[in-house]
Amino acid sequence: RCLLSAKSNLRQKNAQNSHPITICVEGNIGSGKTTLLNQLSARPDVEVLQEPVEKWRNVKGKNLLDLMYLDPLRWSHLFQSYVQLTMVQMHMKPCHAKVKIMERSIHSARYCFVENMFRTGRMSEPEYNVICEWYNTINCNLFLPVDLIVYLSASPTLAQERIIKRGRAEEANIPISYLSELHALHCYWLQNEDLPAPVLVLDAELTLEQMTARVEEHLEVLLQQRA
Ligand code: TTP
Ligand code: MG
Repeated sequence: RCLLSAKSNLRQKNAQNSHPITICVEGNIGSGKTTLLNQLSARPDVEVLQEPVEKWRNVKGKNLLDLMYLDPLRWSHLFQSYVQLTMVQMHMKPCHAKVKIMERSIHSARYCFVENMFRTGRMSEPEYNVICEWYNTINCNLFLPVDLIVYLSASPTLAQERIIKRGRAEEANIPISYLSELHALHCYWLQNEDLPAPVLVLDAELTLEQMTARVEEHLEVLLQQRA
């Protein structure tokens, strides 16, 4: 038993040193995650994985994001189970750059969106329990490393302005109350002691250059730790 656990510790250690430095960019809908990711993708040592929204909008011709907003009672569970699947695919996607930067993670999908849908009655208790059991099983059995969480803190009003400006058709009727609920859950989740990585909080009112500089400062430290 001891030998087995020593072996698995060694495997874990090797995996920890060999995986790319992984940064997840988090923040409310419309907080500016994609914009920051695009900016960071200019670095030669970075590979950026955009959130798979386009996949959610077209699953063999069906727009699951649209179905979820149109009839959450019917579709939120199916939608979130697909989000969870595509998030695992992103976490596990091989990356040959030194740094992997992702939009969101399996964790904010679970602790912000799924949690909100359950608490507000958009998802039933049995549906919630199944999705959480999947989440726990995935996290206990797969190595999905995260080294830094970058949180773009935007007020619900700012997020709403940006959503309107961007004009994704499915999001046309998102009320400010939904953004406030999500904002509160992001704050609550990120204060949790059991986070996968340390959190860098960036005020979403900062300029893009200021945000990029703050992320790069932290990235340099992470790179030096690996050197
Ligand atoms: P976000 O993941 O917040 O991405 P975004 O592109 O809107 O953010 P940014 O402007 O900062 O780049 O949300 C994408 C859409 O998917 C949005 O309508 C919310 C929805 N969504 C869920 O309903 N459940 C989820 O678990 C996730 C991750 C997103
Ligand atoms: Mg985006």
